[in-house]
Amino acid sequence: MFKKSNFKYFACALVFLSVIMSCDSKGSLENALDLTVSEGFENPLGFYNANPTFSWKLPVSESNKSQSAYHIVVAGSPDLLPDNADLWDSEKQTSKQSTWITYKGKPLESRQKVYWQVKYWNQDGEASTWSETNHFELGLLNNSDWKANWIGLDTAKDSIRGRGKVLIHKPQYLRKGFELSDDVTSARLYITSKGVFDVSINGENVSDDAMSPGFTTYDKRIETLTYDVTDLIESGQNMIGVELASGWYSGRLLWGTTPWDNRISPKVLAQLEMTMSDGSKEIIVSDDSWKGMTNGPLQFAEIYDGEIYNANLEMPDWTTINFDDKDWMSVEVAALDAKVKLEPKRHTAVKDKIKLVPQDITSNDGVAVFDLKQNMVGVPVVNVPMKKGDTLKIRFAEMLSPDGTFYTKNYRSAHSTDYYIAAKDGDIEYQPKFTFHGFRFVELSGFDTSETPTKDWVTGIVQYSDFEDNGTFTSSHDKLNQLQSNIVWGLRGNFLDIPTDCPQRNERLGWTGDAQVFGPTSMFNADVYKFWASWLQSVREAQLEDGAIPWTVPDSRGNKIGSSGWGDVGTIIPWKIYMRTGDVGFLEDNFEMMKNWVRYHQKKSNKHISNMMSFSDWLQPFPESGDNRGDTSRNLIGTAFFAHSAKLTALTAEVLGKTEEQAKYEALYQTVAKAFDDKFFDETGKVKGVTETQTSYLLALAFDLLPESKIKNAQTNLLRKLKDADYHLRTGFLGTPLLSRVLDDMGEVDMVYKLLFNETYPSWFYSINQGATTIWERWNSYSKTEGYNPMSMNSLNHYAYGAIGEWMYERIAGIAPLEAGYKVIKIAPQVKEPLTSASASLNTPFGKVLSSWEIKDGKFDLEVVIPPNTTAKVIIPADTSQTLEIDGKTFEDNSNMKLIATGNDTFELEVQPGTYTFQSKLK
Ligand code: RAM
Repeated sequence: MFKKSNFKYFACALVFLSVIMSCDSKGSLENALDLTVSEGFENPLGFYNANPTFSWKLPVSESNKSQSAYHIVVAGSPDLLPDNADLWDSEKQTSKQSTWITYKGKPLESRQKVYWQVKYWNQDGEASTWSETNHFELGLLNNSDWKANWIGLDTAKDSIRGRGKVLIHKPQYLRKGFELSDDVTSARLYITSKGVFDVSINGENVSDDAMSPGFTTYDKRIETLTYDVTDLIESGQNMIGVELASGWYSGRLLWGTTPWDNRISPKVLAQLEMTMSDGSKEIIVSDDSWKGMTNGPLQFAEIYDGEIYNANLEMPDWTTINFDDKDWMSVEVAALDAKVKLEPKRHTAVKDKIKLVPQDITSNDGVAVFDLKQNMVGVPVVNVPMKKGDTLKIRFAEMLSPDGTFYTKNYRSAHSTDYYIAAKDGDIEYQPKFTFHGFRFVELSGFDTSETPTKDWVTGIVQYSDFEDNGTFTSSHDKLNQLQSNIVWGLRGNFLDIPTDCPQRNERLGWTGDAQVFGPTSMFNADVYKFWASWLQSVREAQLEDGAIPWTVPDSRGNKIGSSGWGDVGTIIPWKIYMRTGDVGFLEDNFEMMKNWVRYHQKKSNKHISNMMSFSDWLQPFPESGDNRGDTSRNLIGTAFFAHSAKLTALTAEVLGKTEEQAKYEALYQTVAKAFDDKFFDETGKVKGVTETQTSYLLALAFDLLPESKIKNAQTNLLRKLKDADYHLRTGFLGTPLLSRVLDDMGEVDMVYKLLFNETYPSWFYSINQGATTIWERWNSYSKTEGYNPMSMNSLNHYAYGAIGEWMYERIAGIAPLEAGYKVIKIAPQVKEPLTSASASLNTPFGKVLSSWEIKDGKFDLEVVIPPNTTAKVIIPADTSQTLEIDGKTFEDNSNMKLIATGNDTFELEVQPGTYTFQSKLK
């Protein structure tokens, strides 16, 4: 018989089972958040990667210390999730990994729509609920997916030669009408250009992207864009219209010659694929049925030089069916080139990101000057009263000359001026489309002078690749905060599709050395992993047979040689970004390039001493040689980077589990380091045979190139060189980023603070004292007493010296990765005068980290946030004879934190995820 007690037992068991089941299958923990694919894409359309990785974050909660397992399900339809995943079911995997998990399901194809969810189990084996369903849709992955052909007008034919003897291609207007007998349920426009384009359908702009498709190694790869245009297509008559200009493809670039060809007229490639309500497919492609003309309002558009817009030539409704194109010409057609891969854009397009309004306005004699008080990059929108037939001239400048006139000498040959010709009396609105400028000041002339200029006539539209801020840094010191702001604006100004040296003169190229030094800092301030991954693909494509990485990427010079310290971007950026993301796949992608670059170093050296060409310690102040390349020996620099690149390649091989190659490159590094030491250092650890500079010691110490016995002396020599310079830096592009780290490693944080807070030339604050709102190319690009640096190579928006930002985050605020990707975080703020507080937050692959400190009434307060699925080592400065408090109570070891060491003046704790406030007394 079934006894009552048995029933009780049975009921309990049932309850227990259902609890377990609900934990295990339905889950009780909050679902995972921030689901992304590959390098941080959220639900991308026109995605490039058929072999994606998956990442997510655990929500912050008391229950979530770490992940113990995950389960990913991937399907071709959302209805199949989570139980019937037809593409991939990872099954429950015991793993702490919540980032960069590689898809291992059925092969994915062009156009495929993919849906996915994830759940995780926490440290106690409790399961979460399934995440929301995320998705991605692949773009056209292969050239063979394209039925379209390149089309356009032959604008080379009747072109004149402009500045730099480069052909000027008139902007083109291209259109195509088509009729649909049914309703559309889904429509995708796949489109790209040789040049830059803007596309509309039925009078509506398809997107707010700017300067698409961007700048790639056009002789190898052109990126394509995908747009969901379902809502723009109508049953019946439709019209698609494309505006097309030269951009980077057929436009003017410094040095004129390109591996692609300025003589080739810009072209467009478009494929509109539609699914109709009866399930059938329709496709409209760029072909010989399109028509075009060049006599539209945009008469001229060049990146360096600006635009000419003639409103008298406007063609209202030309992208709708209500327009007659009988005078238009038939387009020319060109087949796809098998050697040039068409691939979906692998980072985000440029967009209008920020609006700046003028803070000041002056006007005189029909000329009005608007001051945005911030050096920026993008275009203006002008809303100005005009008289019919008049030409509005829009000039730009980064700064004014002392007499109030525009300082434009540093634009060099970039005309950087826009013109608007009015078609009627009254207010006009104009935003240039196929150019961009670097400016703080806008000058207008040619407007209706019967009206008094007002600030709302001009708005600054800041444009850059569409990424978001990723971190914040602030402190108690106004000038340090201004420096942080200048670094961030340097980033915004020079991340317009590719990382550029400068955004305003006739250059704006992907200078590899500048990218090498600034890359790490950019990763703190902005969500730019995909931006770098994309550009590194271009670097790989630009790498030459012998391993040389060109000076600029994409390579618009084609001179087939590399520069030490510049080409090393190919080893340094992969490694540095890996440390910040923990994405092993990124190292895999770049490993061959790293090895090839080391091979080039080998080729350019004799008995391991480099003889590679180098821009050297570019723009070092007070060069004895009077040369831009500074005084540090080219061979010393080359040999140092040779060893360093070999070392980074060895470290990469280690992560990739390639033991033999690790040993090979480690041995090479040792050999080159030995050769470096023998050749350039004497027995006492002093530089020999070449000019002794700060940078020569910095390279030797930063790259670990000296035997143990010489390190102390080399450090002393570096300090002597600093003292000789009255405790000022004497470093250029290569030495400067190493200063803070080397001195810090030497225990000379006081010296870093000294250099960082220096007000006099050369120093970071010197430019701030002269009014800088961005980082300058030279330590003395301008001075209030001496005016502008007489050199025309004098950009006022050049991010290289902003590389100090990395140290500000990692050491002043104190957030650094101890393990790649911040799986283990080090919080170790450097608390020094004159700061009384500093604070940084950073969105790591696991979530937000915060380190925020303040000194108040002799007490040191540190607020720390550690995200789930990580651990942290927190090093708190303190008089360790006094107690450490947490949230006002005496610290005791507990499950959230353990004291692991008590130093002379620090407490060292191991801390689990959570939010904490520590208080210590300082010595
Ligand atoms: C300049 C660039 C860049 C630098 C090279 C060597 O033209 O502006 O910053 O890397 O020269």
